[in-house]
Amino acid sequence: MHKGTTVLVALIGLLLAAGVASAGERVVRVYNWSDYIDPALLDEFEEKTGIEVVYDVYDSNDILETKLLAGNSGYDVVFPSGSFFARQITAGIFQKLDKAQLPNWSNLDPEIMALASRYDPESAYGAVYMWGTTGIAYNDKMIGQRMADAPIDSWSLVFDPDVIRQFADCGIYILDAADEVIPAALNYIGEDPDSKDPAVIAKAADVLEPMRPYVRKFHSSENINALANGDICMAVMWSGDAGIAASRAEEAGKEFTVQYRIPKEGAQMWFDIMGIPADAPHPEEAHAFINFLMEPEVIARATNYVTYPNANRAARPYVDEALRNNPNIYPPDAVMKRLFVVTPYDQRAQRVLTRLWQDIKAGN
Ligand code: N2P
Repeated sequence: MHKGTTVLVALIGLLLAAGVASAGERVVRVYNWSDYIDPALLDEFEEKTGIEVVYDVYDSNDILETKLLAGNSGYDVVFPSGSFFARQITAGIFQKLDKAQLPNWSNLDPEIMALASRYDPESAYGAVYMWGTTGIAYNDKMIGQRMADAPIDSWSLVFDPDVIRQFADCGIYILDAADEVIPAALNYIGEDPDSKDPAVIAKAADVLEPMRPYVRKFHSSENINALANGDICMAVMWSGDAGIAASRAEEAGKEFTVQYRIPKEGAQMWFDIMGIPADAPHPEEAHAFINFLMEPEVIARATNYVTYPNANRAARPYVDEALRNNPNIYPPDAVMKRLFVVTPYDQRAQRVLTRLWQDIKAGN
């Protein structure tokens, strides 16, 4: 064959191969919180749909928001918490869901969706994935050894300097989440945890500054293994993550247990919502992925694995009974009444919050 023809034939072959590959290769790029799904479910989704899942993780709403605001994140499905989701919707970050592609929508729990509708009024942009609380997890043995009558059901465990001081040697982690720790501190001193008033927000410093010397680390995901291994004795953290720490400690046959409490003064309740960015490269695959996570047995398995309640009513019969009966995971009505929610921070309040948080962490 003529050399030019050979090259041309080879080129056409390459182009054809590329064409076939891109038509046959369906992908969904998912960006979710760490430790927030049973990985086996991702394999199942791939087998069932032929759509490949590229799965990345984060442990902070702020990190997710920075990526989304920069644009072209390349992600098809993301899971911001409600107060962040609300302001991201306003900023034009999300596309409306096409409910025709989500036949499993009817499985959702109307009560949970109603609670989350303050962030997404018509539930036009998102479906709740899981929800939970921000409370305190602890190592029963290490706490008991240091303070027999430790106030384990109260925020004073971390916010009263005379109490927290007694645990400084065994290690305390605090979530690196300004919008969760500052409201908890405000609630503790009887202020509105959802206040957007800079003068009120500033009062959180009176609680957090005295606590600061006893904190080993501000981190939002290393707390799970640190507790499970017995490397720390206490952490302000999320309900389900504490449950994961408890199961890991048990599986490892540790001589202690990890406990989680929703403090009696009240705690934040949050919702993580599945949404599709407006610039998602694969919106159809994104809908398929969300629809899969709304299948009752699928989402129940996710709950059983990560120990967070989901927002799927039809899934309830498939959720492990021990989880459903755990009042710190599925709070009973009396506890529900003590939970508060946080709404989006406007720019000014956000600046105050962020600055205060940086100062606290730096120990200024
Ligand atoms: C999962 C943490 C998700 C809860 N590890 C934070 N909203």
